[in-house]
Amino acid sequence: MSNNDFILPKDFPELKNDTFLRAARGEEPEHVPVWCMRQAGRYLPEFREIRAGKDFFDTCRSPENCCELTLQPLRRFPFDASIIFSDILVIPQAMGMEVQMLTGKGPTFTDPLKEPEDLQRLQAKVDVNKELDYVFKAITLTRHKIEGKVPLIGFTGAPWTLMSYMIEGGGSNTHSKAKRWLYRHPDSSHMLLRMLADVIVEYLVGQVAAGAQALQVFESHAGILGPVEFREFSLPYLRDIARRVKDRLKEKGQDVPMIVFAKDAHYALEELSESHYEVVSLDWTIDPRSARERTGGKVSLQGNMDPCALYAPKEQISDIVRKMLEGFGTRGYIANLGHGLYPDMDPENVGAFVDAVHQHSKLLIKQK
Ligand code: 1CP
Repeated sequence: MSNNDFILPKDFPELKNDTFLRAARGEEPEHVPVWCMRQAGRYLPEFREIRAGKDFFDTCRSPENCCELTLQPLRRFPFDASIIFSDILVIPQAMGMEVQMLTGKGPTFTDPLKEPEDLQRLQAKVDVNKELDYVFKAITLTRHKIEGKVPLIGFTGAPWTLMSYMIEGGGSNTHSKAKRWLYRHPDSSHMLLRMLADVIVEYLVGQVAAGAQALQVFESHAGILGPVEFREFSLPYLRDIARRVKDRLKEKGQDVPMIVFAKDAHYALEELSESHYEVVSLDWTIDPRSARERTGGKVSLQGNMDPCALYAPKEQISDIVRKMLEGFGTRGYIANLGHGLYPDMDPENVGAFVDAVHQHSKLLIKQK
């Protein structure tokens, strides 16, 4: 495909496997749907081949590359959903910050935010259709090329997680620079979080217009906050994003399920289940049965096998999956890992995980 201008978000192929969408809406499909965070990633040799020698964000800006990387895991495994290949840091870039992906170091901001005055450097009113058009094109192209096999998930980073990268300038253990802002500059922190939330709403609505059939919001750095800070600096924005995106979609007669993944925010599970998201995605530190009890049937749940369990022998993976399914039950449940796949994971074990979810869940549903 040389010219994406001919690819329009219309006439998409009919969806053949809607198990993921039904489970997200609280139903019990014929098997429990399964996908993996970072299912497009370096654990696949074909992914490393496409990425070799190319700049990470150049790859993100190529709709053809994003499409190919999104489709790769579907050719190997019978996943029930796909997630568009992109990154959460395209938003800070759209707001005018320079970010590079350095080998062995991860994302690195050339000039991170240091003091509240630095907010003036940011583009407050981002024209997402111009700045993030490449993501929308990737979504439209991929939705066509998936040929209706499974739904395509769009995503974004949540405001606090993006704020922490913009201040830390990259990955961090303590996030102390970003947390310093929360304690020292709470008003400016809210100003930044609000700016981010405004861009995120436009970005998510644009992704659905381009063809995304579900949306996941990654609050990957929730766990670095305590319950009090989470309630002040994360939760209100997560709620606001879901409510505004849903209102905007409704005006256009659209409605897609939304998933919130607030990693390590087990203290906020009840609140997350009342935040206008259809699905709450869980990391592995939460017991499936207690997650069900604490969310009281208000939402579907997604997760939450420890990614490192994929280092276990296949029979053990199958046992762990069966126990996880028994804990969550087969209704309103989407199997996934508690976080993304790591580059050194064996693709065969990923396949064993997917097969175990399908096999055990079919049996459990039949035995009912
Ligand atoms: O060269 C490479 O390929 C680098 C590895 C990589 C990949 C595969 C990065 C760098 N980003 C991605 C793609 C990506 N990022 C996806 C694609 C779709 C899929 O899941 O298959 C998604 C959903 C993300 C989202 C993302 N990026 C998150 C949220 C999810 C999470 O992991 O918590 C975060 C925190 C990022 C930042 C990021 N991008 C890349 C890295 C190594 C990191 C983490 C850096 C750090 O904080 O240490």
